[in-house]
Amino acid sequence: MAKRHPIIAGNWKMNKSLREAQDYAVRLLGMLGELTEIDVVVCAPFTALSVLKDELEESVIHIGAQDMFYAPNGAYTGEISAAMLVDVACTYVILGHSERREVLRETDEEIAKKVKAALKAGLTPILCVGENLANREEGKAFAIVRGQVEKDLTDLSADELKRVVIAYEPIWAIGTGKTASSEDAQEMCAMIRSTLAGIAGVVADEINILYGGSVKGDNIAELMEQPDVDGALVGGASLEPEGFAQLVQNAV
Ligand code: G2H
Repeated sequence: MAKRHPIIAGNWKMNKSLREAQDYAVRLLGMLGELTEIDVVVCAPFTALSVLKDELEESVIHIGAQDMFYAPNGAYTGEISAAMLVDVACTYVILGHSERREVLRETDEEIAKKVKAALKAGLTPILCVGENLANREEGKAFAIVRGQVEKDLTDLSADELKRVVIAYEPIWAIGTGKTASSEDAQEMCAMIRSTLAGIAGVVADEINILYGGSVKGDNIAELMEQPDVDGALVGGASLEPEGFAQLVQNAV
C-alpha cells in the first residue's frame, strides 16, 4: 500500500476576528512550527486569510479556505475565486462541507465544478462527504456517500484525483459530541477508497481520506490507528491553539 502523509485540518467555520486569528497563528506556530510528521492545515474565514498569510506563509503550517466559487472571475457578487485564494497563500480549500450542502443548498454539480477549478488553480481540495442520521437509520449511508464521491469527482484525470483529499463527516456526528466509532469511520473510509479505486484505479491508495465529526484530543489517536483514516478535519476542537496543537501531537 502506498504511504500517505497524514493531514490534520482545523476548520474554524465562522469564527475569529483578525486580532484573534493573528494571535492564534503566532501561538500555533510556536507549538507546531517544527512538526513534519503531519501536514497541519488551518482553514479560516476569508477575512482572516491575509493575516494567516503574513504569519504562516513561510512555515510548515498550511493555510486553507472553507469554500470558493468555480468561475475564474467576473460578475459573481460576493464570491471568491481559486486564484484569489492562491493570492493569499492558501494551498487547501474545503469544498462541499455538509453545512454548505444543507444550509446553503449546494449541489453535487456545483461542488464538482468547484473541485475541478480548485485543482486547476493548484489548490488541494478537501472534499467533504457524509450521510445524515435519517440516511444512516434507513441503511442508505454507503449509497449516499458513494454517490457523493462519484458525482463530485467527475471528469478528473488520475493526476488530478491524486491531489484530492476526502473528508468523511457523518452529519449526525458534527458538533454534537457524538463521534462515529473508529470501526464505523474505518468501514466508511475503506468504502470510499474502494469507490476511488473504481474511479481512479491504483491511484486510490495515494489519496488521503480524513474523518471529521467531533474529533477531539482524546479520540484522535484511535481514529489514526485505522488503516484507511489518514487524518482528521476538526471543527470545535481546533478553535483554541493549545488544544489543537495537543490534538495534533496526539495524532503523531
Ligand atoms: C465537522 C467538524 C469540522 P466538529 O463539521 O468540519 O466540526 O469537529 O465541530 O464536529
